[in-house]
Amino acid sequence: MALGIGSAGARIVSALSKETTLVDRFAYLSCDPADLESVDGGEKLLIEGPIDQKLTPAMVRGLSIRYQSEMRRLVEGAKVVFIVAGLGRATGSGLAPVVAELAKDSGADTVSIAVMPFGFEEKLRFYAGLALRRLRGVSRGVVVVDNDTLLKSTSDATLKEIYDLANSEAVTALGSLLSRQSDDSIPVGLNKVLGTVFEDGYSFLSSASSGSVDKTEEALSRAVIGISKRAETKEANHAVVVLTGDSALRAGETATAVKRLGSMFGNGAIDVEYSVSYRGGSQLQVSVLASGFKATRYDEYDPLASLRTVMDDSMEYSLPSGLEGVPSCE
Ligand SMILES: Nc1nc2c(ncn2[C@@H]2O[C@H](COP(=O)(O)OP(=O)(O)OP(=O)(O)O)[C@@H](O)[C@H]2O)c(=O)[nH]1
Ligand SMILES: [Mg+2]
Repeated sequence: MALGIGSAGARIVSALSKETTLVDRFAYLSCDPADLESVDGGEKLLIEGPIDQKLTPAMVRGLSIRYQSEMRRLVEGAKVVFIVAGLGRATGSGLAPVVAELAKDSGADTVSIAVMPFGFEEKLRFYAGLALRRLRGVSRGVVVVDNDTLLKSTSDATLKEIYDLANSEAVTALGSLLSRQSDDSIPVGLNKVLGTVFEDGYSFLSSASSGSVDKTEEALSRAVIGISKRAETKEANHAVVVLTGDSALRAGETATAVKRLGSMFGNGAIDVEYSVSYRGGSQLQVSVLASGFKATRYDEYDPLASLRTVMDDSMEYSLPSGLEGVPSCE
């Protein structure tokens, strides 16, 4: 199943539900009714709280205590749970680690897909870094999608356009990774995708498109550069490359991508799988899912990270003012 948490999570999973053919069940969890109204179908759970206060991740967790059994029910029975959330604000950062842990306790293999803040959202970095580390602690695999690497230029676009563009790039990549074989695609298969992300450390998903003469080289380099800004490429040990283009996509282009990727990652010693989808346009989109990264640059977002191993690092739960005495939260 796939579960979208918060505004970004809900939008991405809702778009993914139209692309993937491998996920049976979709669910959405948010503190904002608008997130749930905007998605079609699937199960929905609203965590209610005061509308007159700005929430923090700890407050969202405090509010969610009353909904433990409903949250558990959302993930119950699934073999693999993909949790998708944008990190850095209240809902996604607060709830993604809680639900990942519930899913793990229910016996599922949990893959958390963490969408990291844009460069212009510096204020969100602290909570994003903290939530990412917490997700790592409770998930079988963590896939990092950096919003900055999903976009070429943000200068004259509205925020809605930026989100839509980033989502379409991410959903095309995720949809190709999570699809069954069909007339217009040769997927890698779920076992290989899971084999890639069920690693210690972090996985990254990055993608880029190109329509130039050297489109494979150009898009691949840009996708890999996106990852190299956030992690050490030599640490990668497994990768899946996804090529999405039109029917003119040649086998030679796949071979080039696989070979080039092998030389760009892991000092040449990397296991590369590939997937091809002919559902794209004349631009070639190259998406790279690479895993085995021991650390990420986001660790620097949390200046206390090195201290947390020696202090009480359990997740904080708090409540908005006025709700401190709610009996069911005691
Ligand atoms: N790619 C992408 N990123 C988004 C989208 N919506 C929000 N984000 C990013 O995701 C991160 C978290 O933002 P939201 O998802 O809006 O936050 P939330 O989890 O709903 O939290 P609150 O609204 O504060 O309760 C930020 O870095 C946003 O820029 C989206 O539709 N697509
Ligand atoms: Mg929101």
